[in-house]
Amino acid sequence: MNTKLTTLTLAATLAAQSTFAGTLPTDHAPIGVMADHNHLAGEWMAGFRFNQMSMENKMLDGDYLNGKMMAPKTMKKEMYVTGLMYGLTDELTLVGNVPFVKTKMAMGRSMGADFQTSADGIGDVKLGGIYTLYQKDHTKVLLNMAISLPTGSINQTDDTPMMANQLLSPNMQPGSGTYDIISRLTYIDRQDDLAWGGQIMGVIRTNTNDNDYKMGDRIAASAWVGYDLANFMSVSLRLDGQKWGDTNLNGTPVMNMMGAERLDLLGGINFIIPEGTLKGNRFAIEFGKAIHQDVGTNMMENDYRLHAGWQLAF
Ligand SMILES: [Cu+2]
Repeated sequence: MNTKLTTLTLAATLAAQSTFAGTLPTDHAPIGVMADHNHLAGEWMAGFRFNQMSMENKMLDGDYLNGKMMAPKTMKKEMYVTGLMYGLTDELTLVGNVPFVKTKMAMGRSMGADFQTSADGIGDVKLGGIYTLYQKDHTKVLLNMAISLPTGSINQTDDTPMMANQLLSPNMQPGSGTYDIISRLTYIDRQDDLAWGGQIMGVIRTNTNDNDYKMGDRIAASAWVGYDLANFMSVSLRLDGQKWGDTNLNGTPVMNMMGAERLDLLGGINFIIPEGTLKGNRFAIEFGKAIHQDVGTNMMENDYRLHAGWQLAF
């Protein structure tokens, strides 16, 4: 056999194996899961994610005004996140994310027509690292620590029938206004065509922002399974539970932004292009709805959430 060809084949095999982010569709968790993988030293990954959360008034089918002059009917939040990952060492991957946030809220009134407010802008930039705590065969445990910088605006305004340039509520603002610490502990494993994993996540707000409020802290736990249907496509199922605290203004909970909890069931599809010039490009989508939610005295509850993304390691 041609020695040159053998060397080339060997080199190609090694190159394929060195891509730590993996070559199977299930080597990445469902796209809504962040910090689920790391990269080897010197490897880069660029990514773009689209996240959409749709909420509606829990009384929308009934008397949602409930005697009030006006109340929110629906709210939509969209995030367009550009991300970069870099393997500093085989154990430590650096991660940076820049989100662009768009929010829209439809309000209904007892007298007068419905109206809408909207905001958009750069959100809070997140910088952090993913450290491999444990790795053996296909089993891996990753620790992700990140800081969320208050780069997003908390001063967006919009015109309403009552007032021009009215300051929008905290949940409409692109930023939290605070330095937030985000930590995630992720476990991933696989056997043949089946991959599974779990992640716990926490967000802690370290200060009160310039507008004297502090968004609620948040914890979440996710568990998923993925199955490779082919070398280019996998499907996934995920349970994601979240609990968050009150948003406090001068120490008092902001109405309609109290602590709440939710359990979502999400289904997803992951694609990876296995060969050709676009080899290694990943596309994924995940869609979910709440199977349990307790929003307490808040008016708005979750309708659906959607995550979509593209990723490429190089
Ligand atoms: Cu990556």
